Amino acid sequence: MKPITEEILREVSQAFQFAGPVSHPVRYGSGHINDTFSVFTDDGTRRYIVQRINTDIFENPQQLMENICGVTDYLREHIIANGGDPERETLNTIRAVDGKPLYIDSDGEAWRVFTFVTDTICLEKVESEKDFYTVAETFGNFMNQLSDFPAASLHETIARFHDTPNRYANFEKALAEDVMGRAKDIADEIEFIHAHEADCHHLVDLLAEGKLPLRVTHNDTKINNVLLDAASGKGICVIDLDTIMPGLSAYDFGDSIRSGANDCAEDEPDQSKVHFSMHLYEVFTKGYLAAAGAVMPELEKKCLPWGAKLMTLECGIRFLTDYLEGDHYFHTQRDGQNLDRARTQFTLVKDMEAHWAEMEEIVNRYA
Ligand code: ADP
Ligand code: GN1
Ligand code: MG
Repeated sequence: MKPITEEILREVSQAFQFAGPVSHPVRYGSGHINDTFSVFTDDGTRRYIVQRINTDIFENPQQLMENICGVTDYLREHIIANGGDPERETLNTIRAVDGKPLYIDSDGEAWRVFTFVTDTICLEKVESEKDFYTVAETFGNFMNQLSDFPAASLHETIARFHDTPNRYANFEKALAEDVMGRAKDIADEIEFIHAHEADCHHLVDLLAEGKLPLRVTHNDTKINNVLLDAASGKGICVIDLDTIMPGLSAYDFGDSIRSGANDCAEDEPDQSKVHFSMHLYEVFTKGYLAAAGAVMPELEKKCLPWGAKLMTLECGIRFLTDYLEGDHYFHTQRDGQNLDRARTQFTLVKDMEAHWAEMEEIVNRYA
């Protein structure tokens, strides 16, 4: 990606159908993927999020915006029909001057604009059980609202994103090539992954056999992708819709559990500090099923513990693959960070396996 210059920012601030002239874009938020800025109209009454899409990761920004516009147009109708506020409860895209949802700048980079959802907060980590319940309700509700949307019509913005057997195959390839000479130090992790090969197939096989409904999935269901109402703490709006794709509810449930049902850092170096929280798992399960359970057939609900385990395993496999390949994909700030991230995921998987019967029992209780 090219560096973002002041000239480019000036160009972009004139390229969209804002309500009037806007201020110079200022960096905003702490997302890891896109370059995010905010601008105000000169009279200060309107605010917008201006983002440059990371096309190293999302190679087809046109298709990505087609997904986002399709899903948010659909959500808007749904929200209006239910008496909600479509300005706050879904993302609203502002068109470029030429009427398109994307602007390609003079460096060839892709930009888009959303209205800023005001009076909200965005949490970087789960701080309380109440907030985690709210995240569960918000993502459950998102799935429920989109249960009649034709999921298969969406583009895959990152090919085979949650194809766990393919992630496994990519790991095997990286291991065989071992370009950094790191395989010799990670025998335990390699053995752990190999022992889980059969597990990797569980969800994709059920999907291929037509036993699970294809859903509109968000695929990055961390707490920082939900905006909460600043006054009431209620979940208002699901954001970061770049990875919206056809998928399984278990993926979204699972990634929230992976990232939120623990009290450790994702890259914790001391594995004795890593624990899966059965309590937070229960809190999330309760909130998710309260919001989405009504549209889910029984087998889909039974797959939720598998989503938790496989999203965690898969993420660990991805971190370890990146470690073997020389840390190209996930940004790192120190040596061994991707290895620590992988180990943390595998510790969480072991904990889940030790509590498997209880995980299933909790889903049954709230199903
Ligand atoms: P990334 O893919 O880099 O994580 P996000 O789309 O999640 O990018 O945006 C980064 C941050 O910008 C979010 O965590 C949130 O704080 C803020 N943000 C994004 N969209 C909006 C919006 N429409 N209104 C208010 N804040 C937003
Ligand atoms: C990446 O950038 P961030 O943190 O939102 C990754 C997710 C991983 C996550 C692990 C597009 O998301 O799939 O679960 O890191 N996003 C992409 O922290 O690969
Ligand atoms: Mg984000």
